[in-house]
Amino acid sequence: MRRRAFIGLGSNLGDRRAYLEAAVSALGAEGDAIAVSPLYETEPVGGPEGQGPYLNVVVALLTADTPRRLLQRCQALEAAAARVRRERWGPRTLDADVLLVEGCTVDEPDLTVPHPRLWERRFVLQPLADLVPDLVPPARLAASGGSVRRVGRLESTLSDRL
Ligand code: A4P
Ligand code: MG
Repeated sequence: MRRRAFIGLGSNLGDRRAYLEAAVSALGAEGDAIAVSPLYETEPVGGPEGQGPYLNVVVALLTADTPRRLLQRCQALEAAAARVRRERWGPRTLDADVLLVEGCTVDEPDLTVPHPRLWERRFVLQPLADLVPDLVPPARLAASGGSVRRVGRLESTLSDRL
């Protein structure tokens, strides 16, 4: 059975747009990615002072993959971006998170779905709301934190409709 699933991608080191485009294209290569949100430049949430702004997008999939398989795909994307992990919430070339898998919840030590900080973060909720407005009530979007600014779109062949 295929379900809608949403992956959040963020980058605030190096050629941020190129890291996001590579990740979207790798997701697209598996045939189950159906849409990519507009691109946002976003204020860093958490982590050390002085880190640069992020670029963030959300990718929608229609997929038969389990949440755990989606986590593995996220980890492969991060590895491909040669992510250097220094500190929690610190700067990174690519952070890839499993945000939501419709009809699924997971609560395990290394995997929580929906993502536990989803509803606090405008850098995730705004692009998610652009893709699927009915998943994000306006009051929850308004209550979320961190400034976001739409800066166009990635180069991608994915359609922007679900
Ligand atoms: N993990 C558990 N659930 C999930 C899930 N649903 N998706 C585990 C992905 N990973 C999940 O993550 C630590 C562990 O979380 C993983 O090993 C996985 O098993 P990590 O990526 O190694 O470490 P991290 O990302 O530094 O920490 P954390 O707590 O995952 O941070 P977040 O929540 O991913 O936030 N500000 C802006 N503006 N834009 C951003 O994109 N991103 C972060 C990272 C912080 N601030 C940001 C942004
Ligand atoms: Mg993460």
